[in-house]
Amino acid sequence: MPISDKEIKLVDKMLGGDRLALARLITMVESRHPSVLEILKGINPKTGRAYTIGVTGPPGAGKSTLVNEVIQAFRKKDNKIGVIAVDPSSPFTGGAVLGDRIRMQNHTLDDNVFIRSLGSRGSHGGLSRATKEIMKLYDAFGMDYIIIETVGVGQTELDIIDLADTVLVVLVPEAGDSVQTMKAGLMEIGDIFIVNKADREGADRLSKEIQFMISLKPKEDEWKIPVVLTSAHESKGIVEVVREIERHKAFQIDGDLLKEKRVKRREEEFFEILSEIIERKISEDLRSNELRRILDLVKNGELDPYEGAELILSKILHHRQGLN
Ligand SMILES: Nc1nc2c(ncn2[C@@H]2O[C@H](COP(=O)(O)OP(=O)(O)OP(=O)(O)O)[C@@H](O)[C@H]2O)c(=O)[nH]1
Ligand SMILES: [Mg+2]
Repeated sequence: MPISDKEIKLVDKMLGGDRLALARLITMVESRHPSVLEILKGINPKTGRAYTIGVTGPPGAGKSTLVNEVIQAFRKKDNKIGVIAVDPSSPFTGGAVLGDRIRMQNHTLDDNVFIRSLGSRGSHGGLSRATKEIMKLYDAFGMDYIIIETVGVGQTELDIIDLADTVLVVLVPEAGDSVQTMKAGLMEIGDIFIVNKADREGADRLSKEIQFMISLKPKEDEWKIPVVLTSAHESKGIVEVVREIERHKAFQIDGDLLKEKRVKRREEEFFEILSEIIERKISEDLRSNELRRILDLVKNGELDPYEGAELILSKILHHRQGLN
């Protein structure tokens, strides 16, 4: 669908720093407005600058509290920050889920911090796609850092490792089998480990345990995975966390690792866009009479779905060739 004048104006406003325009574009992305692809195409030249940090860990580990502190530390360095709090279990979407709203409220009056929550029911077309697209909007808006907070409970719809340049895994000194299994999965993906609630008993033990698990990992590169102790609700250890994030960023830039990640992401993005365009083209053409006829034959069982699909594809390709 071609982009309307109203939408072009909205994009221009967003690129000019208008927060309300940004909020409205995010809502359009979440609800899969028909012009989403065109909007994203329009902002694409302005993207590619932002650095993405994923924050994951068990429920209640203190991720939001920590993110709140990290935002403050980045703000002191005059960075612009966008946050996406992804909660697959929450039906809510929009401004912020209640808990996060309370914990991150110090920033709501700050023009250089933008926080958005994403629940699964609010995001048409999947959490992963919505997150990626909101990241694009943040990037074009001029965010220096994008922080994605998500609960790490095994396999989720959203693979933080595919989206983030640096993954922070937040753990807490608590026993329990479920935490043990969760830890195993989380061990794979962390670039930096945080032992939060270090004010509690068992933090040193957990830290040693993580160090040991790290030492068992096959080394993929020269990055030495750090373990940082924090007490987020008392702002302790935050300086160290930020230092490690910056160190990991510099490490990846120096070794061209960041460039490699971006190449891979651009490839994935390209195929996603390609299939979306093809899907859209087919559903548009299915509204036309000729293709509807094939669909009806399939529906009535007169044509098998495999042949029907091939026929439709060949007709679309044929039609395309005829145009050139
Ligand atoms: N004792 C202690 N409590 C903390 C610390 N950091 C956070 N908390 C508390 O832990 C609770 C959960 O914190 P959140 O920041 O909401 O945790 P979360 O990981 O974002 O939680 P979900 O998003 O619901 O998974 C809150 O009551 C915090 O005040 C800490 O360092 N020490
Ligand atoms: Mg949270």
